[in-house]
Amino acid sequence: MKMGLRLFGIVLVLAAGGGYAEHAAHPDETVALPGLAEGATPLTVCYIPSGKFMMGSPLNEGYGYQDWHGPATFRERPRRETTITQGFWMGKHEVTSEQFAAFVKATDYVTSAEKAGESFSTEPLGMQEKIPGLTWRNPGIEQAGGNHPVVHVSHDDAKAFCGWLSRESGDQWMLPSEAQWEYACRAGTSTAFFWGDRAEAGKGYVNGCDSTLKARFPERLNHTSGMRFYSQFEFEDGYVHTSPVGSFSANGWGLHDMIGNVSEWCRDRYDAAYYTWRPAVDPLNDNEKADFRVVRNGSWVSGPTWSRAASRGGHHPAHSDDGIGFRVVRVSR
Ligand SMILES: [Ca+2]
Ligand SMILES: [Ca+2]
Repeated sequence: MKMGLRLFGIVLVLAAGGGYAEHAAHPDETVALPGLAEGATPLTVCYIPSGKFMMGSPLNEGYGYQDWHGPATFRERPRRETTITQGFWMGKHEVTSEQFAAFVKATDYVTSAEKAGESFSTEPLGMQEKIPGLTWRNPGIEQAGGNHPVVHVSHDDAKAFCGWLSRESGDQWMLPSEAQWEYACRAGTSTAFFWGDRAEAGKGYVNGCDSTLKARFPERLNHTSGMRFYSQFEFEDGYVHTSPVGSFSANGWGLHDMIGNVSEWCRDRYDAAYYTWRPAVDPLNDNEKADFRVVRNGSWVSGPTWSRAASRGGHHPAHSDDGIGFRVVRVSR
């Protein structure tokens, strides 16, 4: 039995070896951000190798919870082998408030929430509610210091940040496709979370809906009421709201907060049925009939169901709230 397990371990290592070796051959790189405040968390990117992975969730995954779209997992199926043909560089962290501030300072950019004069909050009801005056500068949640992920930014705002970075650097920057996002989140794993299948084993890897949040808002964690709290992590992560980026352990490819902290905008148009017809190689949904854009994974307000590597949803490109941010991708040179 012991020998069998050992052999199985060797096979796993060999199967994942190519990707890890290619990743390891490219040290993390710090990218100059003009106007970034002194002492601020720099923009650092990790190399994500080309390769294949199983995109989506198997039938036995998903905890059986429902959400406002129906069963939480129907839009992640069928699970299918997917190929990413080009390696790329991805933000090691979610973009921070200080990094976003450098962009705004250079461009006088006005965000969707600033134009609208309001943004969505999950406080105090556990349901999303529009609150006047909420912006990335005034997030309405605890975000002491500038190294928390920027929130109250729309898909349009995230795209504008990427455009500025491309102009400044001469490289091509964009939001990840959702296939790139899930591939990078999994980092060679095929379990529900990059740390395995058990949500409880995620302590130290994730800032999600945990006992810290439960202690602050005990009335919101009743599974039979409220919109968003269908599950919770049964441990304490120490944060009610967002945590400074990189506070929790990275996945196998060096990326922090791929699970939790803030949900992340992706480049694709959102179609709940996309997995029934998407291509197997470099999928990207650019069907203009779909208004919404993809948002991947959970945030500080999410339990295990939304925090699985396969979980996916969508929002209008001008939508913003206190749980969605983004990270950037640089096309490989
Ligand atoms: Ca938390
Ligand atoms: Ca995240």
